Amino acid sequence: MRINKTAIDQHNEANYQEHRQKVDFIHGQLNDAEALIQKLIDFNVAIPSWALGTGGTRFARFSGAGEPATLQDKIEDVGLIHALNNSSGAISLHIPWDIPSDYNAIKQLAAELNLKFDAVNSNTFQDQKGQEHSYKFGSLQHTNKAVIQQAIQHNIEVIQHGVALGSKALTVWLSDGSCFPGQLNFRKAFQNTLDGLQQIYATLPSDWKVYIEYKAFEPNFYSTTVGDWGQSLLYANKLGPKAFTLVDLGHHLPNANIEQIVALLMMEEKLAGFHFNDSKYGDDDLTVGSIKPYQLFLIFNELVEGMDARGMNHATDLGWMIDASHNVKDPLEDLLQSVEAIMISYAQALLVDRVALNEAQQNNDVVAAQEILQNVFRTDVRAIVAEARLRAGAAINPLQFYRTEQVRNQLINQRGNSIASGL
Ligand SMILES: [Mn+2]
Repeated sequence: MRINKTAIDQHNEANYQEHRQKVDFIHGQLNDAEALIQKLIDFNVAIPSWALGTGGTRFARFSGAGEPATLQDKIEDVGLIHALNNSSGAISLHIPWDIPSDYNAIKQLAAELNLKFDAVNSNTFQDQKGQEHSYKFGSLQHTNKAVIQQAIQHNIEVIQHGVALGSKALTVWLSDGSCFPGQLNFRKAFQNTLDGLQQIYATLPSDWKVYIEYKAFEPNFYSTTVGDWGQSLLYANKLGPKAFTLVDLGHHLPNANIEQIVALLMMEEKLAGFHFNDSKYGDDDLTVGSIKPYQLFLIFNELVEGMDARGMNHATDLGWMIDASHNVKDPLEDLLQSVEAIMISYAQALLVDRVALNEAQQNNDVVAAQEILQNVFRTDVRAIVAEARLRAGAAINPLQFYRTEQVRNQLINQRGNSIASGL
């Protein structure tokens, strides 16, 4: 379904008075509110195709209804989110779950909804129907060359699908690793993986990048062959200038200082971008900002500082994406919440007084430095984020619109009890 522009206008009219009061209040406190609003209008976070259906656990999946069953449906769902928030103008596809049957029709649909194709994702963590060799004991790390070759070939095919759609990056997340001590020769596993990545890298078009995503554990519980940012950076450095390290917020061991990792990767010009999510214990499946919003702000604080230090374009020079999929919410409501949390943290990071912070750091004024960051974090910028949406023709309050218009019910009427394809 498509969101009716008149309905958004009516929603905005109904909410305008209250919004105006809030925005005037915060606008008056800011130095350059107009520049801030423009940056928020320009900023976009890609939506992964697999986040549009209700996720599951290894115990059960309680599917919702009206979920997207086809690639067309998935693109329409992202278009719907983007129409409401103007901040979700890209979709990230997963191969083989999202192989287009007609590239031109898919590209045309995306263009109608103002969507771009973000990084394409390969899958060597599952066996697909009819697949010759199993990934039970890994893919690129495998002891059997035929398995490695199959995984390389798959990644090359993913790049080809991406090229046909206009993507510019391949994200490689490998579940390779081991579950028990002694199972794997770490050095050989690394070397096999590097050799495989080098062969994939060699086929990248000149204007493409490859993102090497790391994860501490799961599905392997003893070692992971791309287990942390150090390992990912080793691969990225050995591969060459088109290879970068991708940070997924949920893929660290507990209490890792992610903002420091981000700062150093940017310093080395090796930060690919992000998979946003949040977590309490060990997985990556909770709504962005739902558990550790201060951490999210501190990460954006480093991102803005680092991007500005290098003269980077905030909106386009790094890959921004959500990667979450969970069990108890309407996925579209969840994604609206996640994007909102990202926009709030980004807006706050833009408000940090860099000159004052630098001075406090130079003078070892620890208290002043902490105050500068916390004052910003405690500033309510939601009205400014809403103002950016309003000016871009999106909804002042996307979630309220979604509920009042009963969008999910409309989708159920249209699609029935459809369950999303994918995981
Ligand atoms: Mn991820």
